[in-house]
Amino acid sequence: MKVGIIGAMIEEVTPLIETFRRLHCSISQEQLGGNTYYKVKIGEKEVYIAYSKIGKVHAAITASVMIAHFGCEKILFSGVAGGLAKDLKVGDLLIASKLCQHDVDISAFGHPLGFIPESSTFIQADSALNALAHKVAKQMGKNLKEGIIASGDQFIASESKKMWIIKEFGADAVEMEGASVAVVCNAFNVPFCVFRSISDSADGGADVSFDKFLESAAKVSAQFTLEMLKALGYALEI
Ligand code: 3QA
Repeated sequence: MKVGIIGAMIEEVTPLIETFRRLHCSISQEQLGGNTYYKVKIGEKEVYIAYSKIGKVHAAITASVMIAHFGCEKILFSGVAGGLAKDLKVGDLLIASKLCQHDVDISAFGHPLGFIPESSTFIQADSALNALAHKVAKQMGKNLKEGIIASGDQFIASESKKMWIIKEFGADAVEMEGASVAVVCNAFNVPFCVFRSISDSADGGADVSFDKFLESAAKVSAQFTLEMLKALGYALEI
């Protein structure tokens, strides 16, 4: 089995690669389309890891390459997000039930916000992977929330924009890549799951909070991703 793990920023994948190095897994690298793909051998299985760079287009490139070039059969996204729901605090972990693009707007033609013809406003994450994530969280004694993730090519750092995204999409968290990975995986019929740990609250203090908590929140998500790999049958002794 080949699983692909995508982060947007280097901070989101470094804890994973460091863990695999520490476990003396065999790691090789390949450059393609402006990204470095780390191929990690774990027993008989392989994982591909890459950070895409920030934003929906970059994440779509990485997801496409992982699937169409490297043959990944499942995709996990690991990273941080801005919390929109009141009960989401810094360090909390969330998986996406479904994802949308909050910056898609062809409403001039009467279409709902976020909607693209022949596509849909929301794309559901894989229910089997999400169920597995809940099982893993329970085993870890970790609180795992599930909610709607809105993605767009904007770092949300204002109360008014935050409230607008909640109102229009009912979103619980905001980030800049998940929905594009969802579109790619959906197009190729590849199951995917998006994990995000909260780094900020997408409000006026988001920039300061993000800088302060990026690394620690990214580690929370990466740690959970490793446990997911174990649950997917990877022989990891962590
Ligand atoms: C932010 C990262 C991008 O990949 C999306 C973090 C956390 N809080 C968010 C928020 N709004 C939108 N997205 C997020 N990720 C990139 S901008 C900072 C770049 O600094 C999720 C996310 N409130 C680079 C150093 O200059």
